[in-house]
This record gives sequence, C-alpha cells and structure tokens, in this order.
Amino acid sequence: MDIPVRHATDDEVRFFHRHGWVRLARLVPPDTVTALRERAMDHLRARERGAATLVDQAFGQSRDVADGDEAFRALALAPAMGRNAVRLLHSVRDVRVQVTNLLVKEPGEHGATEFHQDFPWMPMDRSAMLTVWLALADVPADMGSLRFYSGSHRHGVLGRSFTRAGDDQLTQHPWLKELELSPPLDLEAGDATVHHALTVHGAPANRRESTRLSFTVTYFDADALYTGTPYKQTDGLGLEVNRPFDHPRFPCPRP
Ligand SMILES: O=C(O)CCC(=O)C(=O)O
Repeated sequence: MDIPVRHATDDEVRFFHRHGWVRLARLVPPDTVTALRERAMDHLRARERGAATLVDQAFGQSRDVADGDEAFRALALAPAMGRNAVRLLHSVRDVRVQVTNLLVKEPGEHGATEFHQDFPWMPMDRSAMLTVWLALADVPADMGSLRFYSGSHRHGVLGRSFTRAGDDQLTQHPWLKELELSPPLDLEAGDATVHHALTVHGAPANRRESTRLSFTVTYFDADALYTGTPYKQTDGLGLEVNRPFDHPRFPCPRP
C-alpha cells in the first residue's frame, strides 16, 4: 500500500532549522486523509480510556497504531516521510520510527496540553528527533492545534513535565516567554505541523463541539545509541546499552 506524501520545500526546511517547528500544508492529500480518518475512528473506539496521568487529562492516545494498521504503517514508512525527517533534522544519515500514535482531544473531557519538551523522557544518547502531527480532520486553532516557542530547540534539555502539577516548561523556565510563540494555526485535514523533540510546545483545550483528531509519528536519528534510561516502550526489548536501536520496533522508512 502506498500513501502519497509530498516533500518539504527548501524554505520549509530552513524555517524548521531556525524555529524548531514548521507547518506543512497539504502534506497528505484530502481523499487519503478521509480514508485515514475512518480507520482512526475505529481504532479510537477500541482504545482503553484512562484519566490516570496528567497526560491522559490533556489528550487521549492510541499508541503504536501503525503496528496493526497497514495504512498508518505505510504512512509512517513512506519514503517521503523519511526523506523529510532526514532533511529537517540537521546532519543525520537516516531516521528510525520511534512511535506512531493517534491523538484525540475531546471537548469538555480534556484540558490544555501543558507546554513541554518531548526529549527529556527518551532513552536516546542524542536529541535529533522530531514529531509529525497530522490533522486527520480540520483543526481550527481553538480546537487545540499545537503552539511552539520558536527557537526553544536551541536551549538544550529543559527537564521533564507531566510528572507533577505545575511542572510545565513556562513555570519551570519563565524566560521562555521572551521567545516568540507561534501563531494560533488553523489546520485543514491533511496539514501537518512538525516539531523538534527539544522544541517547547503545548496546545489549548478544545473549545469546539467535535473531537480534535490527529496522527503523529516520531522519527529519530538512526545512529542514536540506547542509553538504558528506563522507558516503558524500550524496557524489556533486549536493547543493548551503547548500541543502536537495531530492532524491528524501530524501522527505517525505505525508498
Ligand atoms: O496533541 C497534543 O495536544 C500534544 C501532542 C504532543 O505533545 C506531541 O505530539 O509531542
């Protein structure tokens, strides 16, 4: 199965290097997104619901959706997705998929996504990592499209959030407010935003009446080494410390 994905332009790549995030309009064509949305709804109906963690209060997830769904797998492994990730990340030879996910933000059920970095949790020895966040239906800004602190990816690892109340990045690092906050983005189905794993990002609560629905895929430097840091996804896989993530759970998109 092939999923059509467009290539990022040179301007988009430059924008990402500078700001740590970029919007890729029409990354996937509308008819393809319609088919993906139908599949997403089925997966989400089957997901386990929980409100145990601070993350669960911000959005619902159906993790590793590409494992059991050939269309989402084809999208995550599409050659153009891999090529885009390689170009957006600085000087990486190749990338692996870290995780795929379906995300929902329900009006009235989920709150805002507090500002955070993705990288502080990760068991990789380098931070070249990004997430493509693809809108599966229109996501106007007040439905909860992501916002980013531009340039925050150049400030290193700023610490974990979602471990306790009040540990969002702005509370921990008030100086972040001196950086430019990305504008509220009205995304159409098939548009994506991409953010670096060090870029501080968050999203407002969903103020519309319908569900905010997105697919995400995270790519990381294929040469990254496993550090052994405890992490639910990698614990027990038999990965060796100081060796690459050479494991079927971390496939590389291939031309
Ligand atoms: O969709 C959201 O509200 C948050 C998603 C997020 O933080 C991520 O994909 O890294």
